Amino acid sequence: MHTVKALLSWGLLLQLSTAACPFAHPEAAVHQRRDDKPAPTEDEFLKKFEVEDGESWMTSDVGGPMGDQRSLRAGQRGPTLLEDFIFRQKLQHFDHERIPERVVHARGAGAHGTFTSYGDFSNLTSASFLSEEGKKTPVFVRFSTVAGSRGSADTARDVHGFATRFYTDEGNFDIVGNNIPVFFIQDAIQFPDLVHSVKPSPDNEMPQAATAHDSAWDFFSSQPSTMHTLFWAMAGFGIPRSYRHMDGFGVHTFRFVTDDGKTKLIKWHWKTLQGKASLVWEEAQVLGGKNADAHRQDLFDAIASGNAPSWELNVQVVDEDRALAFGFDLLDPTKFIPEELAPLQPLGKMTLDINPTNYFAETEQVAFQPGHIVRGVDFTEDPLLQGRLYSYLDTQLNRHGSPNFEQLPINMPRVAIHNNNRDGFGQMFIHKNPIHYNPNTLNNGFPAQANQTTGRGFFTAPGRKASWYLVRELSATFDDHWSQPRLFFNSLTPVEQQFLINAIRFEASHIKSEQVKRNVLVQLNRISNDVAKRVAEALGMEAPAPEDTYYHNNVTQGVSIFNNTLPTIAALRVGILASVKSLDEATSLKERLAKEKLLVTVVGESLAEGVDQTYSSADATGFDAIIVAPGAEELFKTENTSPLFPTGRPGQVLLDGYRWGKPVGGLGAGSAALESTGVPSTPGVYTEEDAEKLVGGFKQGLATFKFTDRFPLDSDSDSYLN
Ligand code: HDD
Repeated sequence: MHTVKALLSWGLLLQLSTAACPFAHPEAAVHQRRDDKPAPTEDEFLKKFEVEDGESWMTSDVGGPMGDQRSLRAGQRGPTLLEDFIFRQKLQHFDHERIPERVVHARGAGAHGTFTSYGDFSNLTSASFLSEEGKKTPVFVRFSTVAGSRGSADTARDVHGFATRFYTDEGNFDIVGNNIPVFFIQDAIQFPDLVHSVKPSPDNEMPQAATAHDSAWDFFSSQPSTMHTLFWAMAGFGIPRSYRHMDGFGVHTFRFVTDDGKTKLIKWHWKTLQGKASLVWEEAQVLGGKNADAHRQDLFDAIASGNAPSWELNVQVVDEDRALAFGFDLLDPTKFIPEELAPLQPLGKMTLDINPTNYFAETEQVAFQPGHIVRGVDFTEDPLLQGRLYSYLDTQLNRHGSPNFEQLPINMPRVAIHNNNRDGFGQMFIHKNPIHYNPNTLNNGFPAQANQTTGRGFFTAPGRKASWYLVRELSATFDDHWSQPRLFFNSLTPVEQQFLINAIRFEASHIKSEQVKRNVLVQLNRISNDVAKRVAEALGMEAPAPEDTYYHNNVTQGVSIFNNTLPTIAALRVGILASVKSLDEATSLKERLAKEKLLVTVVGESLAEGVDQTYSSADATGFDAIIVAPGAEELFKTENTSPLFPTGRPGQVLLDGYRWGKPVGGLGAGSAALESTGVPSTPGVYTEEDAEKLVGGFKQGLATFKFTDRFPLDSDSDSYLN
């Protein structure tokens, strides 16, 4: 009571002299916030929440030591008693272990790391994490596929999520992006329709994590805004080699805002410093069955082996008045800005070097939102982005049951939180301030209001305005759905174009409805008559006549995957096919390759010393390159069967590796295996007597990654069906 009285009198005093009193000045609040302990590093921060079980007694949830392996019963053969709180607590906790999986992007993997700014970018943005050279900000990234459920295979053909949380010293900032710079639809109100069409059918829950079914292609072909993203997904972008080998994009146009309120339009682009690389479709399908965890394993192993992957953060910057200058609308998320029109400007580098400690606590509970922005970044009127700003908050409430999900360790900002949001399920904070409203005088106006000029407040770009008639319409500047997929297709190498066409052939061949197949051809034909014809022929259908409204021969840079050499081969996987009868050369080859930071597996008939994997489980999907060691050649002869592995397995590993475009080869006598298996001597096939020379060849081969001349093209014959 006394306290309240005291506060009241303070309040009265303050009311009388607010303007003059320095104590009531909002700067004081800022000062107070700045005085809070400096943000600890990510590692230290989460450590406070870690639980070690070493040298401890088991306890109940409320701390009493106990044992939990026998329920309390009325006699050894009697019923279990309700009074057994240990039993009830354990079972109840188990029954509630699951939270709803993400309605999209359910399957994913995450990692912690650090973002380092290349410089002071205050001329572009007041975002504090970009305010000085060398400034470090902890990050957490979650990569994902979109359509599959939590247990689906990593290698399903899909758009891939690339969501980054920056724990900045001015609050959390999320870029919730994908590995493809465009999206299927233009208005968020259609998102449930898109997702319903792509997800398994509601009657039989099939197919899992796949778009090769009628409803998906019915939607795609009825909603032509999907065509552009579809083309990217059908190309190598849908089946990346790993999360490490893909770029990330913010997709929408956002705004940068400077301290004095000046704005620019921007697009975010993470460029992988491992280089872009993709699987081929058959390989991805087999890998999905052999190792559903391939991508999360790759990320985890790369970090655990000291080969932390990195990405460079770039922006494309465009003046506000040029939103329509490129022949499309920058508010339309189905369009990307070709790099020739707005070059990439590098801002900093992110390295992911810490694996999560607990998948559920970190990767599953992380709650990204495009609405998590910081001072210096603002939204645009992109109607897809506008809808996302609602959906992510809503979905987190569904998943976590309370708005206090922001207080979970993985979601907690690394700065102190001061506001009047209170209570709710699972409240973690003990708020000491009883004056939980604003304006107030009883707490001297604290927490005080920050704004653009005072307290480095979060602010909306001052130049933004909105006022027009209410409509349920999109601008006519969103109407062209076909020119950019054509630009994308034109810019791919012939073999990538072939892969894209083969992917559509595969998917469309699963469509049962003739009408849907015809609709697909109509849309493809608006992009390219060549594409429509090649798909139609494989479907045994007639292609529509050319419809050249959107046809053009423009190309752009930077969209090809296979036209690049990888800048690093670190943490790529090499399989040495060996025999337990002579492991010496395989062992020394492994040591030599490991010096190149490669992850090397020696395969043998049994797990003898020096063998990492047996032929019974090995297959080409596990390796980026395959070498036959001397002594193993005998295993490749067809007459040599063994009960230790399926007949022909060694040859199959080698041949599949060759067929899927990987570098393959033999050392010394091992080279004979290539001949007996029928691997021809073409680029990317290395046979050497000398291990050093062989390693040199393989290093180049791995950087090339896929030898694409091994894949037949339609253009190789007049009609590929002959
Ligand atoms: Fe979304 C998750 C990316 C459009 C609604 N989205 C989610 C994740 C990523 C994206 C990477 C997973 C985040 C994580 O790892 O936890 N989404 C995108 C991109 C889009 C996009 C790049 C287009 C530019 N999304 C989009 C729309 C809506 C949603 C239009 C709804 C109107 N997305 C969601 C969601 C999810 C989600 C339902 C599911 C789980 C979650 O949010 O946290 O709210």
